[in-house]
Amino acid sequence: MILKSSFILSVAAVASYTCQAQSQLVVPQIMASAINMNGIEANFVFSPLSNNGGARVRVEVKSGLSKKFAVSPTGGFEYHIHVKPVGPGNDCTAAGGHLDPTNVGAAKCVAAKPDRCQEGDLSGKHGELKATETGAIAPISYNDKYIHFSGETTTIAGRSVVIHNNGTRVACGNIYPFDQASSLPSGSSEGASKAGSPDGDVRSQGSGASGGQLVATMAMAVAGTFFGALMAL
Ligand SMILES: *[C@@H]1O[C@H](CO)[C@@H](O)[C@H](O)[C@H]1NC(C)=O
Ligand SMILES: [Cu+2]
Repeated sequence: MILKSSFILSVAAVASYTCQAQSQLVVPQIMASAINMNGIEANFVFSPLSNNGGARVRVEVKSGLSKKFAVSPTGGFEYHIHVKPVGPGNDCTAAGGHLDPTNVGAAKCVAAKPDRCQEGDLSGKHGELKATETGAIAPISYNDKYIHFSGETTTIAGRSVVIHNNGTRVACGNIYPFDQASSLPSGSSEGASKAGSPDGDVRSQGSGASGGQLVATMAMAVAGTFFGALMAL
């Protein structure tokens, strides 16, 4: 009897050791979000920084954020990580609020004091996406030490990126591990009418029935640019 119980004990000890070893081996993955709706094509890539957490963030806007479209007094577009994924038919309202695990709220965020910002308030910490004549924006990269790749309440995985025009949600896309990004469901014309409320400025982007075929073509272009984006990181 004594022999048997000590055998069981040692098995249990091995099992718990293995478990710990596995959890220490988790390597944060690069995360990415592709947005392709309402004429807005944008890629966001979040790469873990080597020390002390945080992320290198790369933002590439290929089209859609034009000066003609921008209605905010700042001439820019806000963008954030929102807590939930995008809803069926690219429903950006389903994304919920900003990722804010420490409940700081939106009001206090200024770029000079990023520690007072919501984790997900990327434009608050790093500046809005500045509208251009063509709607394309040269790729920008920055470090954000507040972004997490783990933790149930803190991780950016499984959430979404939402782009706003003067507050209105105009485009959104889910955040996936980068190696799954080539199978990202790209935006569709269905999402156009659900992008936000009010959606008047969405319509002015030429969405609707005629946009359907165009979007299908762009979906392939988005998959291609992801791999280009990784190499340029
Ligand atoms: C921009 O947002 C502000 C604040 O909600 C609002 O008062 C203003 O009318 C908006 N501007 C346009 C052009 O929609
Ligand atoms: Cu937002």
